[in-house]
Amino acid sequence: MALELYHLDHSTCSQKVRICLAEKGVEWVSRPVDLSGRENLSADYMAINPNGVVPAFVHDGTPIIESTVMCEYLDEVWPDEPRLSPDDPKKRAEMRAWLRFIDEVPSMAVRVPSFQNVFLDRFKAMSVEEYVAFRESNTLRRDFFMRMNHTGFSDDEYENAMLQLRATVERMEEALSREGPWLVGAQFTIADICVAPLFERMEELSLSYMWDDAPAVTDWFARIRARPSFETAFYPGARLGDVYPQLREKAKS
Ligand SMILES: N[C@@H](CCC(=O)N[C@@H](CS)C(=O)NCC(=O)O)C(=O)O
Repeated sequence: MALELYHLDHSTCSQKVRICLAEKGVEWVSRPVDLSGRENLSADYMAINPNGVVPAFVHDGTPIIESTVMCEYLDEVWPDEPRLSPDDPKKRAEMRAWLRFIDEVPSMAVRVPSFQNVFLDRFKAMSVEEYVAFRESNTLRRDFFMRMNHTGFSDDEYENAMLQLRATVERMEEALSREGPWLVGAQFTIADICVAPLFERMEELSLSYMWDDAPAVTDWFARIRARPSFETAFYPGARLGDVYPQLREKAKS
């Protein structure tokens, strides 16, 4: 049975797994999950991913969840070239430290401008009671939806997210200019894959000024975008601006 990928076109976590699938040349069957229809919280989907988030895949009957873990799984189960994890344990540890940082810091931070500037309208359209019911139905995301509230994040929350994104750019600039051309040196790894969709998202949110003064990051992003896997993962309809065209209008004005 082919690998079944449960995902959403424009979700950054889904994009990173699709880049990895394309790099490894793994065939997959698409199982779209409708977040606005709350399919991610359905009993059927929660049986696959009890966290109620995308992505997940089912391989030979076994669900594999957590986008970073999914990428590591792909590299282990399809060990042929390109190898996406270093063999040297020290370099592998360096890659894993990046993966932890990417999951904990910029992946969380980028949600704030994404929701504030794009997804919030969907929630503003709800009555207060509807919003509270929505928030309370999702224990694992309750805290996030409390902070966002019906009306958007506080200035402090927004600023904190911006500082974390900028700190990510700075940390990457330092690593890439010290060694490069990839985050852990000569080898292109899962760390590059996991952070790339966040840069695509930041650019769509008009935040690319954050790396105007970071030439190594600018070159890294151009290099990763030029890989065929990037285009495969970002098929037409897979960018935020494809789903929310008003974003592109706003960026132009
Ligand atoms: N740590 C998880 C995070 C996944 C995640 O947050 N996915 C988002 C889309 S990018 C989601 O499904 N959100 C559900 C919601 O907004 O209710 C992973 O890396 O797989």
